[in-house]
Amino acid sequence: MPSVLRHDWSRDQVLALFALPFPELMHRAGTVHRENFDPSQVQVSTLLSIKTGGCPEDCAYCPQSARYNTGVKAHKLLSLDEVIEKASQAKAAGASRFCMGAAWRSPKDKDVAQVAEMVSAVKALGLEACATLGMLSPDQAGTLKRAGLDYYNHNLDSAPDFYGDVIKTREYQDRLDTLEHVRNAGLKTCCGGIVGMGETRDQRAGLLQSLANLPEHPGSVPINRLVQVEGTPLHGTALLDPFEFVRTIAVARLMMPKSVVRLSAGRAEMNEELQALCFLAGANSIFYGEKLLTTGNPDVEADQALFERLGLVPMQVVQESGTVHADVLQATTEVAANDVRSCAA
Ligand code: SAM
Ligand code: DTB
Ligand code: SF4
Repeated sequence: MPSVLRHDWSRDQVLALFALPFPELMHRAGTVHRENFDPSQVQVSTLLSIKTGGCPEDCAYCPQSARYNTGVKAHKLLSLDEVIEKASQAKAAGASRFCMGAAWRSPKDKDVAQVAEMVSAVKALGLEACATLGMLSPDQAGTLKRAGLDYYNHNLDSAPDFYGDVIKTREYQDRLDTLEHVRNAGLKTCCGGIVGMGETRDQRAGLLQSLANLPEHPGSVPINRLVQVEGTPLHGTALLDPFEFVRTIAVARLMMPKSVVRLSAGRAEMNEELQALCFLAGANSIFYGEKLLTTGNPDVEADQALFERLGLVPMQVVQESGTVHADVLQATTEVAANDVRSCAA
């Protein structure tokens, strides 16, 4: 039966999904996953921090805020050549999407012009391009679209009723406005949030409710588990029960059946069994490569081995309909991993 895309979720309806017995929730999520995707295929994105640290915002989770003493060294925008080199390595290692992140509240027009050149260069390598640069004006979104950008990542990050506990320097509505500008420019959205920030289950449900009730379900939904960085206000937050994290993935899969759900930040702190449960719950994307923006991610070799043990293959390109083509074989990525090892040597 085709999945119905709903945009009218109430908080209680989401909570009712969270409250299902774990086996029943996993069964339903796995069924919906199979109806919409090949569950052996996992979309593979590589992240690069193109402008690091020194951010004026106060996001309580973020090591790149200039307000917290986290040891992250600020770095100006990378050069076009540096980005091309990293994107080429990511492609050789088997990534299909390259995501460029910048620690800006909102970029200046001259920044967007420079990022637009990077986007065109990434596209010329045959990769999907994603960028996350903070709040965008409608014109800036248009500039990125014309440069060939496929996805813009801008997270809601939390439920509206928890947001003020985490960020005070911009409003929830600012985020919704940027997402609107991005959609109006014809870009696909990548939009998710962070769990494990000390929110209640009700507030986790509220994050998913806000994501699914957007005018269009995001093409990609990154579910980040808080990476606790010393110096940030959220360092020392009580750890989220791993099964509650898996439930969050499963409920996201049920509510946004055609979206790619990314098991995003926090994988370096997860064991392989937990990651496997997340794939069973309907996660079908990861960040791939040793680093996220400033924090660690599993080694390429470890991810290669995990894919092989679980019989997972990288998804090539996500089609508009939500169906996928995967013709990248494990062998390709194994050869590519060797390339990366020889580059690093
Ligand atoms: N500055 C831009 C912005 O905030 O929109 C783009 C970069 S920002 C680092 C992108 C996303 O990274 C945030 O929205 C948040 O979801 C995620 N993030 C940042 N720090 C994190 C952490 N410690 N753990 C998990 N996710 C984190
Ligand atoms: C997203 O949702 N997670 C990524 C990406 N979008 C830009 C970022 C994770 C950052 C984790 C902390 C760090 O490495 O600095
Ligand atoms: Fe700045 Fe983005 Fe980090 Fe917030 S999440 S402090 S806006 S880099």
